[in-house]
This record gives sequence, structure tokens and C-alpha cells, in this order.
Amino acid sequence: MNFRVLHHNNCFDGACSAAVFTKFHREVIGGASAYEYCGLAHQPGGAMSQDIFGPGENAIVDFKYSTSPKLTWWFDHHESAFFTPEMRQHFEAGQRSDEGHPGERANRHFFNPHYISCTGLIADIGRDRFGWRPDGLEDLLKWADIIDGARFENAEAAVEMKAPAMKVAMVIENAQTSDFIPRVIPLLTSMPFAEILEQPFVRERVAPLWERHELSKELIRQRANLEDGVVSLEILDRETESLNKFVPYYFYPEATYTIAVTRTKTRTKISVGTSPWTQRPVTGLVNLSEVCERYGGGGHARVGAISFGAEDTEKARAVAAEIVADLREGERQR
Ligand SMILES: [Mn+2]
Repeated sequence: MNFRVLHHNNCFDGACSAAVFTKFHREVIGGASAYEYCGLAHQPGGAMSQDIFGPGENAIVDFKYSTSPKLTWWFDHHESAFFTPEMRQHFEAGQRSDEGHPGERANRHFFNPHYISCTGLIADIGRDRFGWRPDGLEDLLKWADIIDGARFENAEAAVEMKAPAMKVAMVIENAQTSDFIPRVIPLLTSMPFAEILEQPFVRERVAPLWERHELSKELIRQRANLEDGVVSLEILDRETESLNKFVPYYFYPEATYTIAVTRTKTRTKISVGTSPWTQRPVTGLVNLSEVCERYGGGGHARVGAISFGAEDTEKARAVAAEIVADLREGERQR
């Protein structure tokens, strides 16, 4: 029977997790006739449907927990792994030992939010709990941590993408057909990143994405302006799906914050972020989640966003101008 591996879709760590889990399962557990891959995307609010599971064994990697009895293996490292407190209790009950015997689920379901990447978590559990030797995966594990943890040495590494792993991540993040990532996953544990990029079905996707990246970089260069440690940037005359959040620091490495106003067909969005390379101690940084919450948005301490209707561009501009003024004022008073 096929073994289904469900992974975080369009995510480098999700694909690497599926690859490393497969290698571990094949070498240590065995018994599957073949492995099939299926990407999972975040749905607003609701829990996952039961339809995602196959008739045989199922693993979820780098994605949320499910209480379904069809789930055999689970690995995740996201703080937000549980939709509800009841789901966390279900997981914890499975971890408790049963009359002195470790529960079945305790050896199949693993959660550790201290891991930078889920790929690293799977490799460590495989080694420490099952005696597996994840040989030859050093480069894969290194890049899963760098990319999922945004631990780039500097903005050049993040923006120029000279390392082959960065271009592999780019094609995975931008894959739009469901057959592409399942073809890449088996390659991740069987050949170096540079060789993956040479595969014709991968190579043909790099050039157009690279061109788009260059155009977006140039647009940010034209629009961004730095004043008092804050880069502000507005792209409202065209639709922008996503901006590379590292590019502003590529042009302005000394900036502490970036605030961008962009729009898509369905909404106008303010994105606020802190430079990952700031030398400033955490205590000297503004909590951007709090800033965004004041205007009906949210996020984390270092990055946040506020959404408006597609027509509310003027309102978004006014709010962005207020936030920019506050952040600049704060920077001047330092
Ligand atoms: Mn991850």
C-alpha cells in the first residue's frame, strides 16, 4: 500500500522534511510499497478535512496536528501546530505512557517548537530515538535551517541567491502545479542542490522566476526611501502578490525597519518588518505586532501586517504614514 506523506506546501522546509522522513522511514521502518506526496496549505480558521488522508499509512510533516486515527506519523516545529486546546490535549494524551508502556503515538508523533527547521527535528528524532544515521544530508539540513529560520549571513546572501539551495527554494516556493514538488522531493536526498537545478523540469522554471525577482528588486530600488532608520515603500499602481522582504536591506543595510504598502486584486496591505541583521538589542526594538494591532492588524514582535479592502488605498496610505512618522520619531530620539 502507498504511504502518503503530507507536507507544508510551497515551503522549502516542508519539501526537505518530506524527503528526510521518506529516507528515514524506508531505511528504518520499511514496509511501504511506494511513497506519495501531497502539499498542505493553511486554510483560514478551519481544521483539516479528512479527505487529505490516503487509505494506507499517513504522515504529516512541517504542518499542523490532526486527531484523525488515519494519521500514523507526525512531526512539527510550529508554535501554531494545534488549531484548538482540545487538539493539544489529544496530542499530549498520546504522549503519556499506558500502564508503564510508552503509548504507541508517543513513538510516532513528535512536536518541538525549539527547532529552527522541521527537517532538523526529523533527522534528530531518527538518530536519537531510532538509531538512524542520516548520512549525506549535512548540506540539506544546513540549508533547511538557514532558509526556514531566515538565518542568512547578510542581505546579499538572501537577495543574490548565489547558493544553489536558494534557487531550489525559489522554485519550490513558487510552484503552481501540484505535480512539481512531488517530483523534486525524492531528488532532495539523492543529489546535491546544483545537480537538482540541472534537471530540465527544474531548470526551465528558474529563468522566468529569476527575471521576476530581478524586476521586483529594481522596483523596490526605485520606490524605497530611507529616512531616520526607516525604509518606506509604496506600490499601489500595480498588483503585487508578494515582496521579497530582504530586498530593502540589500539597498539600505543600515535600516532598522521597513514599511510597505501594496495591493492585490482583493486587498490593500501594509507590511511592517524589522531588519534581521539589526545590531540593536531586542529591548531597543519596537514591538510591531502591537503597532499593527492598534490598526486592526497583527503579527509577531518583529513582523506585522494590516489588511484593508481593495478600494481602501487612501486609508492604508494614511495609516502607513502615521506608522512611518512614529517609527522615525522613535529612531530620532535614540
Ligand atoms: Mn518549517
